[in-house]
This record gives sequence, structure tokens and C-alpha cells, in this order.
Amino acid sequence: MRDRIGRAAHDYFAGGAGAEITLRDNHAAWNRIALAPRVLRGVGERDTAVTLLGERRRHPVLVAPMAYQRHAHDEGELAMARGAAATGTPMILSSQTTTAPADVARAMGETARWMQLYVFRDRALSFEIVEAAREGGYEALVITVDFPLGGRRDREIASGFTATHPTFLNHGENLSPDVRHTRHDPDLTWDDIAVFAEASALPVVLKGILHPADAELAVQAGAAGLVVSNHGGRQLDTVVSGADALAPVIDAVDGRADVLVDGGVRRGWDVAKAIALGANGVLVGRHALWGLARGGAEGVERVLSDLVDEFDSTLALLGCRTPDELSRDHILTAPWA
Ligand code: FMN
Repeated sequence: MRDRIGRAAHDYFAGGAGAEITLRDNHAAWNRIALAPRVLRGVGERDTAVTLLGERRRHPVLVAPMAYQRHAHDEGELAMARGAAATGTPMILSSQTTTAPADVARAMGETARWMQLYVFRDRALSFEIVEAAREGGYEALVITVDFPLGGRRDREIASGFTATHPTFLNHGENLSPDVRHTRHDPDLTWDDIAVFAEASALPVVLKGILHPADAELAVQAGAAGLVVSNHGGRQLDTVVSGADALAPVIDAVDGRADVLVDGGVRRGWDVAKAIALGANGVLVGRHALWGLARGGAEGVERVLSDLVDEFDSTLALLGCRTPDELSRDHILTAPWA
């Protein structure tokens, strides 16, 4: 992959904060959860569909928002959108998209797209994103709340990644890591959330919640959903994984909002564990990105359809016909149990 996209881009995509302890733990944490299957339950007829933010979806997988996708493949977000749409997978478009939101919306066709929002010191930039979300028929606003400033990423610093593909917001300007990481508003508080909820008139999902007390505040702030996430291990090293943070957050939310999770999801059984713990959906980041880098839209389609197929067969092997039948009874050991 380094040869294909160059070392700096590779290390930007693959890398995490600090010594990458959290990055490595994100997938390992799913593996630490042991499944307990049930047998003889007549699982010949199955359906992977779930309800997310009140809408029926073919399966619980979404593509996570990821910046600068043209650094992974020439067709960037357009190819990601085509691959996602081919598998009925909603895509969350990054604020740092290198493709116009309207073009991504067209490529998604009938499949849902959500818009990710970074709140910058320059509020006008953030409102441009909100406007683009409204115009492009994006169905939710995913406000990322774990980025008061950019985490210190040793590998990215060593390789010196500079974004050279213009983003929608930068109108052709190239961005050094310094600029990319200091535009964010470190003074953002819970009070700001309502402003964007009102301006967008869209359901708001808060991405980057790890603490159950913050989950409670998210519900009180009117969030329709939240994403349990450590930003793919890219912000603060040694924080808890999504997999381990999930159950306490689900218990705190207690059905008052949808709960999604991400970090290290690569296999169908990772998805099943998230749903068994009580999540409504799962975001896939780098796994989809490597599909894009390897094979454009077809690469994305292959990765996502394999993941959903593997989720479907995991259902059967656990003795379930639908995601609704998954429960904590299917989990035997978990570090926090
Ligand atoms: N999260 C955001 O909210 N906005 C972004 O623009 C964004 N850009 C990312 C760029 C890259 C290269 C990566 C790997 C992640 C990015 N994330 C961003 C975090 C992802 O949305 C997601 O939380 C994370 O990648 C999930 O972990 P995984 O890659 O192990 O699946």
C-alpha cells in the first residue's frame, strides 16, 4: 500500500496518536469479547435489516467520515460513495472532503448519506458545510466532538503528510498539518450544539463520546444519536477502545438515542458483538479506506459486501435470524462483565 499511495499518505491514513497503543487496542478489544452461540434455532431465513434514526436500513454498517480520500484513490469520495451505494451502506461524508458534497450525494443515489461537521473557529466555514448538507439531501449532521485540537500523531509527523488535493472548504488551498489541526475551535461547549441543530434542521449525531456521563449530556442536548469512538486512535493515545466503552454508554443512554460505535471494526463478528451489546449501528473507517485504495469503487464494494455477508453468517452461527435477536446473552466473557 505504501508503494501505491506513497509513504506520507499511507502513514496519514494508517497512523494514530502517540505510540499507537489505542490504535492497536481498537481491533484487539473486539477480539477479547468471546461469543456464546445458541444452536438449533432454525436460522435458514435471515434478514440483516435494522432501524437507524427511524429509517429502515439493509444492515447496520455505515462508512465512517474520513478526510482527504483523493489521497487514497484518484476518484476519492466519489468511488467511496459508489461502492457504499452498491451495498446499501450509508456514507458519512467528512467536512474535509476532497469532492463536492453535491457530487457525492448524486453518487449515493437512493442510499442515505450523513454529513460530518467540524466546528471551526471560523464559524462561516462550518456553516458552509451545514448548507451543503441541506442542499445535498444529507439526512443527519454528525458533529465530531473529540477534536478540540489535533492529536499528536508520531507516525504522521515523521512522514510529513501535507494535503495537496484541495478540499471542498479550502477552495484549492493546500493544507499543512499545522493549519489542519489548529482551525478547530477548542472553546466549543455543549451550548454550541443547539445552534447547529437549529441551523441544519437535521437530526444531530455526536461523534466521539467515550464517557457515560457525556452520553447522558448528549441525550440532554437533544442528540438523536451518538457515536462511541476514539477517532480511530488518532486523538489521545491510551484512551479506551470503542468496543470497551460501548456497554456503559448504552446503559447510560437507555434507549433515548441511537448508539453507534467505531474503531477497529473489520470482521462480521465485530459488527455482531457491537449489536449484541446494544448498538444500533457500526461505522467502518480504515477497512473501507483500504478497499478504496486497492480497487476504487469496486474495492469498497467488495470490502463492504464481504463484511455484511460475514455479519449475516455470524447471525446464523449465533442462532439468530435478525439483528434484533442478538443480545448480551450471546456474550460470554468481556473484560468489564
Ligand atoms: N473522523 C471525523 O469525524 N472526521 C474526519 O474528517 C475524519 N477523518 C479521518 C481520516 C482518516 C484517515 C481516518 C483513518 C479516520 C478519520 N476520522 C475522521 C475518524 C473516523 O471517522 C473513524 O472514527 C475511525 O476511522 C474509526 O476507526 P477505524 O479506522 O479503525 O475503523
